[in-house]
Amino acid sequence: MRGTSSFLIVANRLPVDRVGDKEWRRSPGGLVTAIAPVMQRRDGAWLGWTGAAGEELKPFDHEGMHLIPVPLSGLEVELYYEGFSNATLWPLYHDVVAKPTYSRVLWDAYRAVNDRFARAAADAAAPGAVVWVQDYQLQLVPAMLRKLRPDLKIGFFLHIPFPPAELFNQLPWRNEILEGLLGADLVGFQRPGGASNFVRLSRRLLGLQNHRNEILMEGRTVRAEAFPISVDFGELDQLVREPRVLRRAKEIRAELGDPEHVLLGVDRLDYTKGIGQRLKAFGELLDDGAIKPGEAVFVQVATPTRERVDEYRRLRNDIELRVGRINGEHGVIGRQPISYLHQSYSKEELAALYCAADVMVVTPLRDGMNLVAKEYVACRHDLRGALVLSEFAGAADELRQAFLVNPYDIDGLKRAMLAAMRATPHELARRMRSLRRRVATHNVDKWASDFLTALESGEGVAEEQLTA
Ligand code: GDG
Repeated sequence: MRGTSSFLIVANRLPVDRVGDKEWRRSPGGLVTAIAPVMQRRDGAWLGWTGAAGEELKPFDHEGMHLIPVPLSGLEVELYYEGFSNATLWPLYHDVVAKPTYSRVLWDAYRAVNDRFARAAADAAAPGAVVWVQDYQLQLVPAMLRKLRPDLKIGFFLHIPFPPAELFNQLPWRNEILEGLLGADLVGFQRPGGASNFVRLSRRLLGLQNHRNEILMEGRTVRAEAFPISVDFGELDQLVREPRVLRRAKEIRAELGDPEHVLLGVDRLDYTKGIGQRLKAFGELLDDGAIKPGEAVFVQVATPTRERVDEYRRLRNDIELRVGRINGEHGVIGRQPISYLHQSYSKEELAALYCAADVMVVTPLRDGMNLVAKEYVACRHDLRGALVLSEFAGAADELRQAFLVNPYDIDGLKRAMLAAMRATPHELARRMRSLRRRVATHNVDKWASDFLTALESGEGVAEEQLTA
């Protein structure tokens, strides 16, 4: 049995998925890639749920990472995870694009599970350790943990948007959530707007003083700041130079009938992603005759997610109805304008899809960042390919050379999709070069090291400098 750790990640999920009965595989995604080396360097540990309800496992090691499972019962998965996290906070923090559920039973479960995570972290942390808490499922952990272990350096990063007062104020437990986050020394957001919403709410709801982005809380300062997350640019850039990935990209185009334009969407099947809007726009382009039959194919990968939450079941029905209608009206035997895939793919297959796509269509109604947009850019060293990107994705702050759209404006979306299809190779290369420069220099390693440097070097401002 090993002792405590000087560096801890606390997240809803452990960074591994089960394969078969006994084996584990590292989960895909930049967060793990960025953090794994830091964990190895610092003898760190990662606390989280295994993904299986009712499972109680001892801590174990996987690929140089020390993993500490936090158990959840079946009822807790329903109330804390599917309930308060994904039926209350998720829609509330995403502009209320779906109606949030406010229920005291869900809140009680959220609090109880956060308390369990905080206790597990308090037990696992060495004196003076750095603890980095991740995301909306665990917003109460920073304060709970500080109470148990005032010696720790606590950071928190929110991967989704942090809403303005007009929306946040709906939450019956708004003060408790703010107080929970304020237990951290540093609270990170995707966009500067999230940080300023947080500072403003702390002032208005809790009456706290601040100096710019530093809030005075019980004699400590809490910093709120934006750290836009990114992807592992180098890894993707390498991967798409592999001959087998290029071969697969060619094969995909051939399987689609070698149309002039391949458009692509890759999302979890989530109502925040604007999948319906982009399919509507594509369908209308076919109706209008702006796209000729056989000229373009839209590939939509819609990865299964949160399938037991009602709103997600309804969304799946809506999307599948829309796909069916468009394919029914515009397809011919053996060829359909939308290739809809409700499945998960390997990282390599996704990379091949990115290479095969002329136009990547990313149209969330609200999104913390959106890594798919950055992954597409990282995969296009050929400087071909166009990115259509919603201005409501955090990524739009950085990816200014994309074809930026308001996804609620279907005519605007149609115009942008057409412009992306019709752009000259010269214009595409100019845009892509600038997009790539940004993602290459602001990759996921920079995100993790910027956050940790800010957390560890954080110095509060003197009290007399604070303004109300
Ligand atoms: C949250 C925030 C923020 C998708 N399908 C497959 C697959 N994916 C991968 C993508 C991408 C990731 O999942 C999705 O990341 P996004 O950023 O697009 O969206 P969320 O899942 O909503 O993530 C978001 C993010 O956290 C990080 O802070 O950017 O705003 O909502 O990496 O490639 N990966 C594989 N197979 C699939 O079928 N292997």
